[in-house]
Amino acid sequence: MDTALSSEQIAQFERDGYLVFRKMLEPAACEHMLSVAKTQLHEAQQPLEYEAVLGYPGAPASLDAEGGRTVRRLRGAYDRDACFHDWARDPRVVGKLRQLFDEPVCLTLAHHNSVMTKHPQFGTATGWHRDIRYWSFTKPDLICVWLALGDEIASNGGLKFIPGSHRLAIAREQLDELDFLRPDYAPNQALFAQGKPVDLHQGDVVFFHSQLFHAAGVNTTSSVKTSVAFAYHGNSNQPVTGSKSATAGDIVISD
Ligand SMILES: O=C(O)CCC(=O)C(=O)O
Repeated sequence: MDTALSSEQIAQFERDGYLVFRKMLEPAACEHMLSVAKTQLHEAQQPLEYEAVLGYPGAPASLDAEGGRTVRRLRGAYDRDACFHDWARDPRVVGKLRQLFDEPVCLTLAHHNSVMTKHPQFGTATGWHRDIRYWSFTKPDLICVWLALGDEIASNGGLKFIPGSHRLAIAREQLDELDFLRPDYAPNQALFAQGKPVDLHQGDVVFFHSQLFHAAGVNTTSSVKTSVAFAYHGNSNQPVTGSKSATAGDIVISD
């Protein structure tokens, strides 16, 4: 299997909590996804997540305020269009996940499962957090697969990671009530200083562990930044009964 991870890549994922794959998806496939996303945004096809509703610092105050209909996520990407559905099941992705989990792979339909947009002006920054805050699973070991459909760099709100932070023990007082690392808490400054920007370009993919701290800035350019994010778990790691993760459902996508 020419897409298999080497033992060095597996060790790197275990050490750093993320792995970048350059140009995994061809430009034509990325352009097609971009045009589907643009149409769905233009038509405001639900389900959408609005910046104003999410309410991160700097977001429009309400849906009726200026910029109030700025979309952050086109939710439910798996069922939006064949191009997103097929990408979620792409053997180049699933084969690598199968190796990392060392068991059959499931796609969770809870959270991520979205086309992420970061709009100029009204798109908000995301503080340092671990994605595990979005889910309830028996083990905190999910992997997000993030596909860049265009440039993702500091000026348009590209991702930053704290390498190895998926293994850190974090004290409750380091976090705010939404489980973001508190910017006002002095001991967190040393962690922030380890944050590493990871520039991505069209077709690049980053896998990152659900316990890895990451953040992203605002988009100071004039173009929307668009990415596709799906999250996966091993078959033995099931959502907690009665949780939103269980209700949303998941799909077994490998043997
Ligand atoms: O693009 C961003 O602002 C970061 C998004 C992110 O990290 C998340 O939704 O978990």
